[in-house]
Amino acid sequence: MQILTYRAAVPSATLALASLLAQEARANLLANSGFETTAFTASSNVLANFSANQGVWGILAGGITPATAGVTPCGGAQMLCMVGAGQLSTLTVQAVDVSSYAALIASGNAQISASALFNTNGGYSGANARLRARFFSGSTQSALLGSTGLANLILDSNPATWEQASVSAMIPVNTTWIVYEVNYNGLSLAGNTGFVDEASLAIAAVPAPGAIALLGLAGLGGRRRR
Ligand SMILES: [Ca+2]
Ligand SMILES: [Ca+2]
Repeated sequence: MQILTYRAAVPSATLALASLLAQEARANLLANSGFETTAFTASSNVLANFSANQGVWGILAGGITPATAGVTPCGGAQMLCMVGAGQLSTLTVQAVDVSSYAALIASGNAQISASALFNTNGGYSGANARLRARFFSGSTQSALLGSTGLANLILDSNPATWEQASVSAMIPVNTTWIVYEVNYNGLSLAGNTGFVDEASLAIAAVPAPGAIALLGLAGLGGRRRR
């Protein structure tokens, strides 16, 4: 967003770049991000082989459902639902091939922005919803490079409200796969159901300090010519 500060003063080529970056930032890399398609697989399948299961949600315990238990999907007609089933954490994952961003990632200036909307059947409070992204240099879990800090959200007790968690993080150099994950602390669900809708993962370039300085100079030059 900082780049837009310079918009009024920079040459058109830079404006085109800024526009491209903004467009990139809006592109959602997740397939079935609104859970409108009901096909899914087991989370263990996705985690065992990213490339064979890319673009498909992997669910540990739960499914994809229309409105239920007093909760209406935030968007469209369907949403993800997860139950604790005794697990310490109940999760849903999707593997995303980011090799098309190789040049940007290699530059060390690539950043993810991830978000999701969470809700529960309500009537109780304390459900702990979480969002994270993990970065890998290959198509299996053993290629883990690093993890974002978790975005943690303690949900309210109202099934009519959806609450958003979001996180941004730099992408480690050599990343070729990102595993996007939404999860609930299973104990915090206390036998209830955790819902998720409108999942999002985007990649954008973060302007280096040097590039920002150059943009500033370009702006000064533009003013002098007038
Ligand atoms: Ca939906
Ligand atoms: Ca709520």
